[in-house]
Amino acid sequence: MEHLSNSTLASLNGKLPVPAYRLAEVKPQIGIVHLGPGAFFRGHQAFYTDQALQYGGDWAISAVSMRSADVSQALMPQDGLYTLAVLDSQTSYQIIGSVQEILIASEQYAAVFARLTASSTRYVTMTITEKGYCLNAAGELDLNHPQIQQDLSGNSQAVTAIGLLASALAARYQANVAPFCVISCDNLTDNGHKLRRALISYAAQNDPALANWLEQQLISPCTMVDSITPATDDALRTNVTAEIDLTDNWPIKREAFVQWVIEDILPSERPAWQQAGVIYAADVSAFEKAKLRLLNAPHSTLAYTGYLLGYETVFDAMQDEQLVAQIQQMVSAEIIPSFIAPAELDVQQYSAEIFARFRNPAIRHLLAQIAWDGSQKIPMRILPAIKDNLTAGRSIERLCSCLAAWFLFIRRRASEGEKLIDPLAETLLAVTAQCTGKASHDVPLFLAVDAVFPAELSLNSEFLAAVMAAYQHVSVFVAQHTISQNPAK
Ligand code: CS2
Repeated sequence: MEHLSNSTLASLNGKLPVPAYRLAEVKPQIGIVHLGPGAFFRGHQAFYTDQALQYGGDWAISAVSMRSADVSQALMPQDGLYTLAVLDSQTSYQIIGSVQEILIASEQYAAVFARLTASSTRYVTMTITEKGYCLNAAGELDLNHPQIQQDLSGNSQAVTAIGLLASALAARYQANVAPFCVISCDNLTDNGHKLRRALISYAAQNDPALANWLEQQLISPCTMVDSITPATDDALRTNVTAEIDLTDNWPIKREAFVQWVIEDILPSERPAWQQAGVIYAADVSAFEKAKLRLLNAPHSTLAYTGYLLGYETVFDAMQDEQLVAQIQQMVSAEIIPSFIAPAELDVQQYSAEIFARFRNPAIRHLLAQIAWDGSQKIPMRILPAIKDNLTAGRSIERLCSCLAAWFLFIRRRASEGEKLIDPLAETLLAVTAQCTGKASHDVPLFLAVDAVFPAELSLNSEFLAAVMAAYQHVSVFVAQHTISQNPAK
């Protein structure tokens, strides 16, 4: 069977939506570099840019991975083209054409650097996950991070995204080329501000004048990104092959819901993202908070508790009425009261829609995938609500159940000899090795992991008591509920 590529694209025309701009004689030039070409990017930003390219402009994307060769090996033979399956009551398929090349920084450093320093590159977007920013618990660049130190020591090739972007910005500064606009599309609170501060703080280590220039000129909007994107599986590959009658090495699937809110500070020269459905807002932080607290916090709670109960996917866990009722109580009693929602958002309805999205039978979203990198996700999605509630004297007991479930999840992985996917895995596994199962013994050990829990929390006696109570309560719930669910266990 032939491959999806520039030369076979025309054969799909009329069968499903294809990027007409890729069939035109004059194709768009690259104007965007994207770091982190994972599934989320391909289902989200690359999709929006694909739609925007239909309105013209040189906004094709050069997608860069820091080390992994997977995406490049899969998509370069097909000229960056891939199929996007949108899973709803019926699945619809379309070909995305915005990604024009895929580079691997560790192997093609000069080519990546050339893209980043070209004046035609006006945007750098990124999905490098929480850990890619190398921030400390205070949200600042961690100057003691071994890879940041390695980059700061002046090696010719940066190994971190922050080091890479900062050195490209330094080269632009030297060459008198304006900085590119950087857009973080990761689930971090205040993502744009944190990225901007991280880059400036990195630059300040070597060159105060560069830091000053960035302070004046670097544009780094905050964003809120949303679309549930489960990992590609064989069923998707089979369906896509049947649909397009061509081989696609790496199709992507996502739910129909998709949202991208960008702080309205972009340079006027920009892709037609607005026509493609992007929302520009003066203040994105309220949207970010709403999404992190109402979608990602329940997602993580579902992932850890659901995993402990033996469920495999979000959909499976959502069939458990008792579990869902607990999470719903956490949302209504402790999450909704914890923040001020954007004026235009009806939070009750927004939250109900999110729960309905979790119940989508067409989405097979593995709990284990959401459970990854807990040490990076918990500080963004759970701890801020706990801090806000403690300050205001509101209850935190249900939010603490998510922390307890995370601790018990880590212990379960360790006892089953399963790999823990987390940049702090070593530290967390060392904690589990000392655990006895007794809340007053185990919980202080976990809370002492200061890369996750800042002193203001770990030293707070109300917080400590609430997490210990939750640890006890979740252990009992899991033991009893698993048995009643499945007597064979
Ligand atoms: C999930 C998110 O994997 C996870 O941690 O909570 O990826 C979630 O699916 C997206 O943020 C939805 O926009």
